[in-house]
Amino acid sequence: MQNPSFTFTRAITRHPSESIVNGLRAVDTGTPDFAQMQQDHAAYITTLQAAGLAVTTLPPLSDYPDALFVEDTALCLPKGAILMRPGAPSRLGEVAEIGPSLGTFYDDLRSITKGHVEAGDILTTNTEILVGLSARTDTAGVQDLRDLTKDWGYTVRVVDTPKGVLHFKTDCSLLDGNTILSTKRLADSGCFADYNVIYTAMGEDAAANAIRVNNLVIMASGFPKTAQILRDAGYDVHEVNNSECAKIDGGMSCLSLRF
Ligand code: CIR
Repeated sequence: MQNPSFTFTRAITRHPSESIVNGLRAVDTGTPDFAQMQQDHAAYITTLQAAGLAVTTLPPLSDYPDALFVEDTALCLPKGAILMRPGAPSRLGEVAEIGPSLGTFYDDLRSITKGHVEAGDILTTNTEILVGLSARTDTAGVQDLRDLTKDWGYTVRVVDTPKGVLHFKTDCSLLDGNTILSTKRLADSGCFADYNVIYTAMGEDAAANAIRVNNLVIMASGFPKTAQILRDAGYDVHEVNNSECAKIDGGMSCLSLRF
């Protein structure tokens, strides 16, 4: 059966710019190596293609160092897409840059105009849209999102993002219609009470930001215990090096819009 929350035919990505060295980060763990990042980005695109997606890759934007993290600029749903309003001032301008590309695929394109939402804080399941409040996403933005998705039949549920964690989805991913991969610190809040939860292995919280795309689960490499847990649960796991994006708090979901 087709499952709308992880069955996709297309993705949009954006090439990293050399300005990536100026990307936002909570903690400085070193400057990203641009050549390695380009190599990882190419591998990521190849993996999306292996999952069956037609990938459109947009040119780099030197004025917006974080622009390769396209996920934060839009929420793509089967009936339409919603342009976000990032809470990071340096990322606001990325939205106008993604709009025309989304417009070629969507007839119904709406925009958050109140408060702030970054789509890294949004997890869409078959039954609801979960939005984590964070330093980037506020209640006014969530209310606007609720109003904008109502006629498409969605329920929007507000949840908390653990303190000090960039985005809600930094700590969780959808694995299938009813199963979530989550860190323990996030799931302990009770936000996934109605779902099956698979926990990331101890010491591997950063493995939580994975993506289910058709029959594949794409995750960052370097988390062998979590990868094994997922394989044992029957998932077809593909790993992509993420060492450079991780230095600027980026993971697997952030690097594409999937629809
Ligand atoms: C930022 O701080 O906005 C970027 N350096 C990382 C964005 C990661 N995006 C995501 O988790 N969806």
